[in-house]
Amino acid sequence: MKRIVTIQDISCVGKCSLTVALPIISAMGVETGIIPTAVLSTHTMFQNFTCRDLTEEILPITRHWKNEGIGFDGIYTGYLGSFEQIDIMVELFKTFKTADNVILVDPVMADNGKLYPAFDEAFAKKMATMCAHADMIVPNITEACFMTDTPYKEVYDEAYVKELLGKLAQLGAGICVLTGVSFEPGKTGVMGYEKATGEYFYYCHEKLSQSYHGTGDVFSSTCMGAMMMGKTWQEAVTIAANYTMECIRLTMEDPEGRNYGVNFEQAIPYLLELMK
Ligand code: PXL
Repeated sequence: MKRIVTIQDISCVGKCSLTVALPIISAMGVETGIIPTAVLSTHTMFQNFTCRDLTEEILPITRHWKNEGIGFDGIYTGYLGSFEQIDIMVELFKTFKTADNVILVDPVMADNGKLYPAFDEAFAKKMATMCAHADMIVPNITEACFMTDTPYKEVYDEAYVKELLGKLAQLGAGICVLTGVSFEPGKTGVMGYEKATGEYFYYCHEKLSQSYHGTGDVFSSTCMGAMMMGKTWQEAVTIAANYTMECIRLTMEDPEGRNYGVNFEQAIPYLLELMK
């Protein structure tokens, strides 16, 4: 069985980061090691959340693993809480990178043109330097703009998206995938670029009328699981986009608030169908 490690926070309520990555990747048949970077009562879109930083635990955990000869077929990072954690991730990548494994970075920090409450532009620039060490990155358009100093646009054309992908590729990762790419009303999707082949890949589907917290984490977790199970990156992002859409569709049938994340649990049988 393939084994990955995913490094991000535990938001105890709100279905994002580790509470999404661990069940989804495990359900796909991939052993999922974790490093929790912080424990929060909820994600940061709730008011008055508590947060215990776990930065000091990260390197001791990795040293123990190194001493035990533990390695990973994939390394996947999501929401990180500080500059220091970014430096530690770069160390961790250098320690655990092999010729065959895959480093996936989801530079979680912003959406809809705005940074999340905990971050500023300097953090985005620092995250851009971490992307240099990744094999694949999966920012949304907002995150890509902050990392590449590109003005954010609500309405754009293919040339704008390709230019953004080009700038992302210059950061260093071999495969850059932008999420939330929409060229026509009622549709949304993903557009990726692979530096080695010069290939662009676009996949779009119906855009559902609601958006929810945690969908980026569902998407990137599914990409990681799918690639570990032998799918190409193009297949993986297509499966991840379809699964994320199904999670949103199921959630829209449920009147719970949008801060509580999506119903990824009851869409797992559908995900496993997509993986066949
Ligand atoms: O879904 C991304 C995410 C993960 N973890 C925490 C967050 C967010 C987004 O706001 O606040 C703590």
